[in-house]
Amino acid sequence: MSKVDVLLGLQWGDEGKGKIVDVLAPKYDVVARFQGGPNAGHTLEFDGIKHVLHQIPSGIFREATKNVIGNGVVLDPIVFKVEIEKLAKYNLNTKKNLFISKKATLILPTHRLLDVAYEKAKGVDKIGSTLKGIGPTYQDKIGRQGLRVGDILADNFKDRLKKLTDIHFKILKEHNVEFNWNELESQFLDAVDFLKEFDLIDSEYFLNKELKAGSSILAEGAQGALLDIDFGSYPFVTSSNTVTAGACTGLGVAPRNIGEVYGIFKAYSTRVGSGPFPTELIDDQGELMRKEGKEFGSTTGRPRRCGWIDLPSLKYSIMINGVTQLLMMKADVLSIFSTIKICTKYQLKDGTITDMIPYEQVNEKIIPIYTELKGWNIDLRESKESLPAELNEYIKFLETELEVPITLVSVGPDRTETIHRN
Ligand code: 2SA
Ligand code: MG
Repeated sequence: MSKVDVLLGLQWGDEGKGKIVDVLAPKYDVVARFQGGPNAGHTLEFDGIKHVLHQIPSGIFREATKNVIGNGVVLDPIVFKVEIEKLAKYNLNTKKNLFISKKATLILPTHRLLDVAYEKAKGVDKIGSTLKGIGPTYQDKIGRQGLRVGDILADNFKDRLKKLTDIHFKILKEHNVEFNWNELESQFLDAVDFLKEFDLIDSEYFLNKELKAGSSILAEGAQGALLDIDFGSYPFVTSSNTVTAGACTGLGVAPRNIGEVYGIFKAYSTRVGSGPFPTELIDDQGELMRKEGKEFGSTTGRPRRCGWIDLPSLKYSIMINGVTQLLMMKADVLSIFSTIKICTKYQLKDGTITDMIPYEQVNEKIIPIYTELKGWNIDLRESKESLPAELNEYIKFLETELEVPITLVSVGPDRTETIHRN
């Protein structure tokens, strides 16, 4: 039996998963998404084209790759339709290469309205959600009242839709939200009809059959490990399990069928939305990083918070995910700095020095303790074959601390700007 390799972000998302899946995709027969939904923004760049995927797996641009949207995903049919239509110009056969789990949960227009209402009610304590309806949809899934993709094929789908939206209407009324349901409903039903034209499958059977037949499968994570509902900086997290274990529950593959775990991280840190970020730079350097790294949300356009690399949190992610290989992204962005800082430990309020994330991370004032290394100040795209000595120092330092090999270093957004180290 072959294995499912997992690729996931070790920080707060936007590590560059889209690019890596695209680089790795030729090695895999199947690419599958296992959690999240349209809150994700996976950016791919090739042949001078830049494309952002939200719900569709990043293997879609490779003709021989089958793409699966797994049961752990929350799927918005309206966003899905727009996404497929945007792909039309690439001449891809999406009907042939895309498979959607009947057990994926549907995001309704009312879920999006609820997301906005809940965030507004939270005021200054808001999560900084992407407002795509992710939280309210997972709430309904766990509350055992959600609607699933397979339900759209049932004769009584509209009755079931009414039953759930009636519940939502009551809450929305309490929040004084006004909306034109007729308009939203017809847009939704139109998108549902569009969705029916695709291959809606029992994805757990599909994937296990592929495994038995010897196919290689890549599970593509969304967001990042530090946004995991259980292990992230709760409540400033997303509503799914973004960690390796999520690939098992979100696809229906057994833990013993998991193979490599590719942990992808940026050479620095970014976070979008609220929540703790110990190494955040709220100064000119942070501004410089954001500008150089083009750090703006690919779904919402929000500016991302920027800061130095944070080893205690990376160690935590590596531990929870069982990472076997590390992939470092956006090394080129750090070329502008003459000194590179690395947070190796945290100092807590009571003076304790630790490399563990404290339980009270949201209320604790964490002071990062840094080690400094000399920067390389060289345009990496020009020194592609041999990396500068200072960057090699940086890589070696990280490998020693993290105890996992860094097998790939990305030095630019394009497919080709990638250095393999094994
Ligand atoms: P949500 O929408 O309920 O999942 O938001 C909860 C928290 O999770 C964060 N989150 C993200 N963080 C980084 N990238 C994400 N995807 C987009 C991107 C985000 C964008 O690729 O750039 O465009 O703004 C993503 N999705 C969710 C979110 O910021 C909240 O902190
Ligand atoms: Mg992203």
